[in-house]
Amino acid sequence: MPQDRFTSEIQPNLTEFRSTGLIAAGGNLTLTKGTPAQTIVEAINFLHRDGVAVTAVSRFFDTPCFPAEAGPDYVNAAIAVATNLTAHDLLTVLHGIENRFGRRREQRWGMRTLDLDLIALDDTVLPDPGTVRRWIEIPPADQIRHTPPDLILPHPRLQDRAFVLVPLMDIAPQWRHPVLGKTIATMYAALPEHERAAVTPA
Ligand code: A4P
Ligand code: MG
Repeated sequence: MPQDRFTSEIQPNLTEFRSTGLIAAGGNLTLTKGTPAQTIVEAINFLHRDGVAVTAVSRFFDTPCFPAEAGPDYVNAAIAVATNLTAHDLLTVLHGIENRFGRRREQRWGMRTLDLDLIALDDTVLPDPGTVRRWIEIPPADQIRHTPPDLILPHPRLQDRAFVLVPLMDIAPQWRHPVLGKTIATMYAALPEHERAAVTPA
């Protein structure tokens, strides 16, 4: 399994870090250097190199492309990190790693070699609870036309996505959404059964 090949030389002293971050990783395009699963493994090793301590990695999952028929199926995983970075600086690190792995932003929700979304940083809410709620409540048909100009935390689509919640169940089932008041486990249980069942271990 590709996810067995993480850099293991770093054993961070976790008391040095103030915050815990949750990251969703996904990809559905193969690079000359590797498959989406191999790209995610390498990306996780880059997190170590960028001074972010990886504390847990979920299993890797095969997930149906959303929107359906917009490209090949994805591989998705979730990562927990310990860090002293601010949320904005952590997102900058994630974008830097996406760029190293050939990410091009040509189309919203389009095919990609690597997507690293910041799902949460402890119970940080950005920019404020009302704005997060407005992003959460955008009707599904309109979501693709609205791209957040700045960082929204928690990630506004977290509660809707089986490809995010199923991996998060492996590493953070008790994390509680600071605006919705629901745990990962509760949001996972609220997904339609067929959406959960379609996410299968890779
Ligand atoms: N942005 C705002 N808040 C955040 C945040 N918390 N984390 C901004 C990451 N980015 C955030 O993101 C669009 C803009 O949102 C950026 O300017 C960023 O600064 P993006 O990564 O360029 O675009 P995206 O990934 O297409 O959008 P988004 O909203 O992250 O979409 P999703 O929900 O991640 O959908 N199907 C499967 N099976 N698996 C997948 O992983 N992913 C997507 C992308 C579509 N279909 C998929 C998957
Ligand atoms: Mg993204």
